Amino acid sequence: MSADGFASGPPPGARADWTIDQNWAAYTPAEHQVWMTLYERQAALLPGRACDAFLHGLDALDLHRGGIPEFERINEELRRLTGWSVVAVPGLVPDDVFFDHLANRRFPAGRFIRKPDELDYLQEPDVFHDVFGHVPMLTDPIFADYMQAYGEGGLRALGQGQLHNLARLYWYTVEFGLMETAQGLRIYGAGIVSSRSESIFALDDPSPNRIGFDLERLMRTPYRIDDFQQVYFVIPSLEALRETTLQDFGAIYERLKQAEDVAIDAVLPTDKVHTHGTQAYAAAGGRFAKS
Ligand code: HBI
Ligand code: FE
Repeated sequence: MSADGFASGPPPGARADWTIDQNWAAYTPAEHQVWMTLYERQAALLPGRACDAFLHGLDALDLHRGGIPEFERINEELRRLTGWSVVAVPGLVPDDVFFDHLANRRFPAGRFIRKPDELDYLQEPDVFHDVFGHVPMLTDPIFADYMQAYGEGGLRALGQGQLHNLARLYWYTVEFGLMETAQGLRIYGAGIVSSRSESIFALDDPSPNRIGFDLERLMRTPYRIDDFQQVYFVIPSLEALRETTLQDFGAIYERLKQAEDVAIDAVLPTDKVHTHGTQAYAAAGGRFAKS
């Protein structure tokens, strides 16, 4: 076992870089129907909630046609737009493998799709989370650069033993990021846009804090993997997000070694506060609590 809990190599049938064939022809009509159901729910909900880059990407890739998309088809357009592609993997892959794919503009996506009785919650990323949630943003040239830079930074952070700080950046941006626009807050995080309930909670619920993006502050903040977030970080623009990855994270990691974590529900005097949340949802016990 390696430090992140994986056996030393890829599972049987996977290539050395953990990729597998999507085997699109093997999806059943019922599996395609799960995609269509999830797609239709989110497509109806997201205009006015997701950011323009996401909505444009969703249109550009035509992710509705024929159920679960064939990676080869979406890769033609994705390569043309930003040089990214989607590759199929069996599930979670080790950190170094994950970062190496990102650094080379390949997004590793789960091949399987959730069961009809677990539309709203699952532990491992499936093809709906990975492709509907992540891939539209990869059609945006600025976000595309950010994701590659994150992969490169991930490989360096692994070498420096600082992955716990960098993983928070991924979590609070790529997965659960909000953006400020002239029309109000918008979603760009894949974990939000692929979830019906969190697409509503993240923007509308009075419970969570919504705080302006500050790299070091964010890297000091733990996150929840099993429930709605207690804090969302709001970027001023995708360009501002990309710029943060141009600085030297080595110096930041050194400072972070001296700094304490911030409590997950804290609002600091130095925060730019969009919402000072009530934290009522978390206080009521979290998942499916009546708030
Ligand atoms: N593997 N398939 C997959 N998807 C992920 O999002 C993922 C992963 N392995 C590791 C990993 N994420 C983490 O390294 C971070 O996101 C930080
Ligand atoms: Fe994800």
